[in-house]
Amino acid sequence: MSDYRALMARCESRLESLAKQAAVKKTPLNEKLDAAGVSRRDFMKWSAITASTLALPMQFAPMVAKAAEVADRVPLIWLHMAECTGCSESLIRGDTPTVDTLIFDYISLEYHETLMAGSGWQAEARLNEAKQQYAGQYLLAVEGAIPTANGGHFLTIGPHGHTGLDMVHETAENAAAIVAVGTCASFGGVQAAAPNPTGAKGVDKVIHQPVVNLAGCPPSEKNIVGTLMYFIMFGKLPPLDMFNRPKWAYGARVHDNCERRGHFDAGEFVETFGDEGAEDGYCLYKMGCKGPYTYNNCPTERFNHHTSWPVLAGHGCIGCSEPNFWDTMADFEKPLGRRELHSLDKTVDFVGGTLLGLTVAGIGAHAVASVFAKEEKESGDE
Ligand code: FSX
Ligand code: SF4
Ligand code: F3S
Repeated sequence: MSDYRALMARCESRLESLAKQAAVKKTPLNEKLDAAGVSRRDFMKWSAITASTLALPMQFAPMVAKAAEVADRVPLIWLHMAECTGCSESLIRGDTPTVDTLIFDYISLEYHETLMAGSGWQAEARLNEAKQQYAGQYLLAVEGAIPTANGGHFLTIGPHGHTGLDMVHETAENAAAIVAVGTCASFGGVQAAAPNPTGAKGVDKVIHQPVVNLAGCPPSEKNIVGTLMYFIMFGKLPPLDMFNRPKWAYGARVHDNCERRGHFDAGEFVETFGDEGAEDGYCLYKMGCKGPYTYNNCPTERFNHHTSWPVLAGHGCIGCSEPNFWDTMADFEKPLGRRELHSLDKTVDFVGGTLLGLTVAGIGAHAVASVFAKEEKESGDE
């Protein structure tokens, strides 16, 4: 625990200073949760689960709860670029609100084209106001890739026809932190697939500020809300991997936590969709599963209120949280074999080459946590 003392102190002082700021929402979070039928007990359970998802020790659970209660002090501006809006859908879709979606509703969402009531001139005015009013304080979330060819004119937004490229530049300027939501915003996504006629790029390729990449097409609600919670708690970006993805979410391969892993290790594979092996939940590697090359927490966090995830639904992982996956991971229903993907690291190369012959030791969530506990301590000492 001593490793976490600095991080805890940082969190306490951040939450204290947020609590001193005036509340933005008239209805406090506890009343909102009550009205949605979420008991205090369920909320505390959510706080404990969120702390463990963020790879923080249980002592942080009450701080997650406190952070949620002051979430309305953190202004959020959410821009839409070239995308399908699946990332927003991933967060808000559901027949009943979850604590995650309620927190998203409680945070001070200043601008979000698909969720806000205003449109046209009114929406544009709101964006400009929010940028001025909260300069230096707001969290900027960008969903979608940024077309850069033709001076960015493949994407124009609002009555003045601003390019997406200009909007990202201008809004990033005074942001406290920037989050790229989804693989499109992180790495360009399908828009950037060859031959990429619009010159689509990820956010970090068009601005100079640091960006946290929440890869996934789409990312899960847990990965989005977890990152928001981390920023509320610590006022900074979480520790990141070599592609600027938070380590707490993208620190282990899909393959390492997959429920079909036992079948992989036993050499039991689905040979064709709908065969007996498919009925028995055998491994989908031979059907093209890219779980061994993909870093994400889908098997543990799942989607749609923790209901399911691609492999549980019966299709292999298509590698949607990796850079250039449309070009490098296709054909999605054929194994990759020995092909080299990108310079991810030697492990992937090694694992790719020896997959069917060796049992590779899984990296559990706890191992991931301990890997970066040290890093947290160092950055907490800043
Ligand atoms: Fe991209 Fe998000 Fe895939 Fe879609 O908008 S990451 S196409 S799920 O929605 O940006
Ligand atoms: Fe799961 Fe795919 Fe790995 Fe098989 S190859 S264990 S289905 S992640
Ligand atoms: Fe994407 Fe694979 Fe998860 S396809 S949603 S990273 S299982």
